[in-house]
Amino acid sequence: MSAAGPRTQALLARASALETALARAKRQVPARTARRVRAILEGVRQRLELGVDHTIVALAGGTGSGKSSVFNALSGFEFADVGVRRPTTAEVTACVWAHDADLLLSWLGVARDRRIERESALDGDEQADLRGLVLLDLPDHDSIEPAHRAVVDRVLPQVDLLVWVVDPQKYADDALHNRYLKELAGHEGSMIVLLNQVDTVPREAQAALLADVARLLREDGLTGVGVYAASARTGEGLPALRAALARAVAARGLAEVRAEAELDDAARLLGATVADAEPDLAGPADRAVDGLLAAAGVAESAAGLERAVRSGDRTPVRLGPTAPERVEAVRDAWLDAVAGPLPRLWARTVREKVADAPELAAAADAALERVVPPSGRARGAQVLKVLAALVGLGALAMAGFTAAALGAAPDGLRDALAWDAGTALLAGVTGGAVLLALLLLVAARAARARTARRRAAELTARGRRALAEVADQHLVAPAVAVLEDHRALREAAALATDPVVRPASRPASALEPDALEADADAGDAEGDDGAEGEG
Ligand SMILES: Nc1nc2c(ncn2[C@@H]2O[C@H](COP(=O)(O)OP(=O)(O)O)[C@@H](O)[C@H]2O)c(=O)[nH]1
Ligand SMILES: [Mg+2]
Repeated sequence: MSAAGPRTQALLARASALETALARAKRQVPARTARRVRAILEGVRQRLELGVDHTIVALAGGTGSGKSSVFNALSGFEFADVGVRRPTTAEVTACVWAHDADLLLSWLGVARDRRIERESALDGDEQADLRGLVLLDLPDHDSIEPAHRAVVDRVLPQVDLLVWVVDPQKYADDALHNRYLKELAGHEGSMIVLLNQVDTVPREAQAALLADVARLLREDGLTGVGVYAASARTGEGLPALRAALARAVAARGLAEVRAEAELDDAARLLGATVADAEPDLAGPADRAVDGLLAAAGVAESAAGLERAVRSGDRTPVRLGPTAPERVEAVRDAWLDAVAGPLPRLWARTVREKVADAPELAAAADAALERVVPPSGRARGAQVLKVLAALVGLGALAMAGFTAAALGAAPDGLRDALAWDAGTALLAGVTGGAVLLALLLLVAARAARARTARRRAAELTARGRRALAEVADQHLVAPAVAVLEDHRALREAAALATDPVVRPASRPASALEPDALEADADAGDAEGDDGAEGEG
């Protein structure tokens, strides 16, 4: 209901989380389990329809039957106006044994100044058995004012337990029976009839009176309605009425305990269909990329490029294609790592969703084909080589000059000591130039080797990037979608009902063994009240 209290909301939220997660994992949860879980959740929803936070009990009846008097007697306050006709107002008065019923009371249309809280610190545990109770004193159903009846009609469907208050004079009133009671066949478990003002009836006549009330109810088509006799004035019979209300409250507490237990069952069933955690994706993805690189022989291509750059061979390199059986092995290993740890149906979905081996190979080949290989030229080395050649040429020229200078000298080489200073300088510079040319050649070679290594590494990096994208698109991404569903279901199943919102002192007395039994006897029906009626 729309004014569900926090505990009801927490249970509903948990049911929704399980439902949503189950819907996402339709194909991964065995059909039998899914059916059982859905049935459980359906049951929980029905159980929670009335909410578990509050038990709404309404006192309804005709003018002067004693609704307000009973209300005051139960609450212990003189809050409801007794013996007062309120022809122009249609007020509902509420007494709540709770501190969090504001939302509910507003939703029920109870004005703020018509609300009172019963339980206080002074009560200790004396009122614990009614904790969560919302007791309503309704306008007279037989009021001449249509607005009063409208209020009654609006509130009645929201009530967990209806207490029809009748008096010895007017219990046979046609309007009560025709307009209300006959409509309630099938809802006997959530209503009781209170014959009030029994102090006005001689004790020996009371049994016959109650029997007559019971007869009228049977004629209305109502069987097994609890009939209580009481007097708001003397207080007789009120403890039994109060006990009936306590049982209704306990049934609500029981509904909560049961709803929670059922949610636990559903969560356990679903929890058994998932793994403890989602498998790691990063490690297997890295290994898959390594595998694809190997399958495409990217290392060999890179080595080829390195050789080509070293040798100055400019034939272009290409990456791929992959060896199909090696791609299949890569895919299998990846699936073993990612789908392997999952339960069978989850693993099957992962296997179905990711690309098959031929698709994967084709995607890898296409991606590798798009890779632009780095240039095979080694510009730095070339420059050094050209420099070496120029310096070499210079050295050669100078060697020529030196030779010519020596030839021109008197007695030529016969007397080397006769070299003049100029010739010696020339010879020295020539030697230096030859040395420089050789050094430049060595540097050019080293530079070419370095460039070759860099280009090879760059080619490998480009190939890796291309294949990483392929692995991501064709293996990882489809698996991620499945694993997210897996996570949603696992987390929903692991979710416990939030214990914070449960009151620390759910009354122990409300869950006494006999209360439990009473509820068990009544099946799922709330407010099993008739059994102990004084009739
Ligand atoms: N003798 C007797 N009078 C009662 C009893 N309960 C209520 N009354 C009187 O019946 C009249 C109507 O009571 P009230 O509580 O206002 O009835 P309501 O109209 O149903 O709310 C008042 O004068 C009460 O004092 C009862 O148990 N015994
Ligand atoms: Mg009244």
